[in-house]
Amino acid sequence: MSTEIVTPGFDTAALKPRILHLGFGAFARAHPMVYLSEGLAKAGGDWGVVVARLNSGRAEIDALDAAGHRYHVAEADGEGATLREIGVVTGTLHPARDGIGAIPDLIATEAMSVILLTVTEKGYCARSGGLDRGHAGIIADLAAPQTPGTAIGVIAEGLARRRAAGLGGLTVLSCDNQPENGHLTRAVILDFAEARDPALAAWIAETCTFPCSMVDRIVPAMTGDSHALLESLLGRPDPNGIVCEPFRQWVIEDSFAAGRPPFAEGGAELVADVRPFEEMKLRMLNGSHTMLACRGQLAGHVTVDGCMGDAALRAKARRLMLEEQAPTLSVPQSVDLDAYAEALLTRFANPRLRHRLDQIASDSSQKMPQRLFAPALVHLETGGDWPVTAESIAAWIRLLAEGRGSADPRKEELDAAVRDTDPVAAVLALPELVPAGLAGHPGFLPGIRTAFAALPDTVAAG
Ligand code: CS2
Repeated sequence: MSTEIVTPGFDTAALKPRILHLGFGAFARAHPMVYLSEGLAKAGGDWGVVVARLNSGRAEIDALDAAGHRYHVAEADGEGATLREIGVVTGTLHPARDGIGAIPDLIATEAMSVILLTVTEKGYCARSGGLDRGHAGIIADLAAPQTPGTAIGVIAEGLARRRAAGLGGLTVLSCDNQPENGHLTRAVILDFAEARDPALAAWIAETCTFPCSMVDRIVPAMTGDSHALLESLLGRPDPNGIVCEPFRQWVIEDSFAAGRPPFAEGGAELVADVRPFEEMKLRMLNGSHTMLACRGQLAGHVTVDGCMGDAALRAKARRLMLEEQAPTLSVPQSVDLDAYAEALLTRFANPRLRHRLDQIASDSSQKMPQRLFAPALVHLETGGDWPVTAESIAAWIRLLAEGRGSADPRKEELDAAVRDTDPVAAVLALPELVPAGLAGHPGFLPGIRTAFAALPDTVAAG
């Protein structure tokens, strides 16, 4: 296996803290930071990043400091690997170490221009497209806005301090897998600000932008095996390093309030409307991921590449993508969805990733709506067939019923629902889980019940 090594290629001493990354986990290390690194190498500039975690992750943040903020990204597949040294990070913050006010204070510095967000679906504290006012974290943050605990409260407090300091607005760029993620971010932050102080909400609405973006790169959580692979490529361990696939894509709505980092120079596509791209990716890639995560675990598989070696599951993934997801999309005719599906199947088969199904199955209650419920509704309304979609949802309920469900913010409710005599109906009746149009459709529940009854006996993981 050949390894290419890429060093930063720009003046790291010129970097200033102009970007804040909230939720600096595996994906952040391997996706936006790589675009920025490539962009700085091509175009130069002073766009440095301060990275932060809000709750867990203190040890990771400390480890990054200990390594002088440098780490490696190994982009690997069966053919070879590219090893990039990332040098865009200029500092780190963690509330448990630096105090709750440190992140809002940074947001209120003149140089700060962009807040990047990877806080996962649940980090938005959203409900029905706006802020979930009943969310415990939001209730706490609204009661004590100067000492926020949620990402939404932290950003709002930072913007309040920015406004008080007489500074201008900035860009809040969501990089999470949600439909219209920028619009959602704007909605929850404005709702929160409105509840605090309508004048703050008006200032944010006028001065800040919230571009939508579609992000794509498969970056599994690091395991002992991936650390060993990284060490074999680098010749020494890198506790902060990441292994991911070579593929990456980032489509960003071109709407920046206070200057634009060189993301486009690093390979991102800047467009006027992200929706067609995000719908295609969320349904065909993420939808199939969730199908494999649930159905694949029932069949005894542990990783995505393991599923790709199973002819029946590979065929199901292709069928889901091309016969059940593709027909629900409104992409330009020039987009070749057959080629996109084949490329996804090849990416899923990457033998270096060992992407765990139970990791993908985590937070499924937050993922089902955009990945599988939305296309199911399209089929029910247009008379289309959706057997693999139904089977995927049924497989999720079956995993829960067998006590094999992954972590989920709604785990307690889900576990209680599957103890019901009719687990399918009980899960699908949970409030705010299934969109009203779908829940009320006469074909939905019977479709999932039929699929549930048809699931084969499960196989223990092996
Ligand atoms: C995955 C994603 O864990 C999951 O839910 O479907 O993280 C997926 O790997 C990325 O979105 C790929 O871009």
